[in-house]
Amino acid sequence: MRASAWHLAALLAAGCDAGPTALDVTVTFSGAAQPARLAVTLRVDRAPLRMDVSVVAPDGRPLHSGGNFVVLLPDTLDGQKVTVQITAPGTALAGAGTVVAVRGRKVDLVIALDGARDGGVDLGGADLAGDGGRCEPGGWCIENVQTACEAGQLRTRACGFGCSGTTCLLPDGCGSPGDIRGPGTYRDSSLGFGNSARGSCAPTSGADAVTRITLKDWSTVTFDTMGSAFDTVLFTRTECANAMSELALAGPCQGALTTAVGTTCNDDSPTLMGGASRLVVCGLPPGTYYTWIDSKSDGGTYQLNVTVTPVSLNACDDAGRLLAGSTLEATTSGHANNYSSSGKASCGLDAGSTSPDAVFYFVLTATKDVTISTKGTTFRHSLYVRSDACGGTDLACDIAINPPAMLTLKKLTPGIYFVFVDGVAGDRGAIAITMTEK
Ligand SMILES: [Ca+2]
Ligand SMILES: [Ca+2]
Ligand SMILES: [Ca+2]
Repeated sequence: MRASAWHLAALLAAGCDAGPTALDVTVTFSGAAQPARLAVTLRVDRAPLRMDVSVVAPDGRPLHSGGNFVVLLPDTLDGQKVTVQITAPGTALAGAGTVVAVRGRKVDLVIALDGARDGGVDLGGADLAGDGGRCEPGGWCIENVQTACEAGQLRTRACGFGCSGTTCLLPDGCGSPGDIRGPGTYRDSSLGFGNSARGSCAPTSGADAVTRITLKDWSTVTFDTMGSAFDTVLFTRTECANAMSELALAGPCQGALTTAVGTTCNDDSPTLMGGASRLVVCGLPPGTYYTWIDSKSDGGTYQLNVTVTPVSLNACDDAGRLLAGSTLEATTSGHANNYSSSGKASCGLDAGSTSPDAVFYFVLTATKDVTISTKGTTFRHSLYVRSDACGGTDLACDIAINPPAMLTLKKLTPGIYFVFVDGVAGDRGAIAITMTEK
């Protein structure tokens, strides 16, 4: 059992807004002699920083062997050697330890006190520190763990999305989304959060949390809330606060919805239990996406499971998603020659049958006119579009001996469409591609 005393923390914490060094000092002493009081002196380069400050266990009792106290050091000591000296007044007990202060880090230090003799209180080796000690208001957040004094009690909380100053970052709105730094499981709580948003698939909406993922490469991303304590709703937007920016949900990758209805919002996944939600978003281009974990009332403890799988852009189930209005970049260099045009119109001159190619897709949830341009692509290429059957015939094709190519397809019905950029006579290189719809 560990005790904590906050006297030094309160004395030294001034001016440490950027995340102080926290020295977590554990004191040990052999034998059964319990000193009535421990005095602590901190020294920096031999100059005393604080002299003779008492540390005690919770409830004001003497600090027992194995007990600890915390010292918060000012930022100005970053990188300096700090020596902690402990004595027990009235006894010969003494010990010291030296650490290098590293701003924003918690440093553990164990100091053994030697030379015990008369003057202590015999506790028979018992641990009397107990829980329920009192602390001064304050706290810190280091390495994803928030420590705070709440109602006189020390509480720790594992942060789902890292620290923000001296507390966990609270992802309760677009002002502070929780960063998803990579695939994995993110556990946190939305209890006490506001009702900031709602997804298109769930008319009943309560407290929610919002996350942010930034993709550096074209990737298929899955989100699910299996393991959450409440009936969740998940929805993903390209703009955090814009309810209209959910993406069409269908896609060609494994596990994705293939019928072109609905957008990236899910209440209850048919493959998960307990009202958990799941989204599979195929081949997203590099960029930032916001995923909300919503509830139907007060929220609670949730678990967001995230996978990120890069796509090759060289096969239909590995196609890259075109986002209306965005110019996206890719390449056919290093790709295989997997496709060729079915030879509609002028593309019969060179079907791309000797050139590497790249595959993209887009989804229409309503009938629209679509324009695709390869403006910015400089190698000779053809551009062709197919509907659901990736290996079928072209709906349209444009060959660009003088790039770029451009296609306009009128009144396309809802569905998944594949877009191919293919070289001419073996040409290959960097692609820029823009899709617009109206
Ligand atoms: Ca909500
Ligand atoms: Ca649900
Ligand atoms: Ca080809």
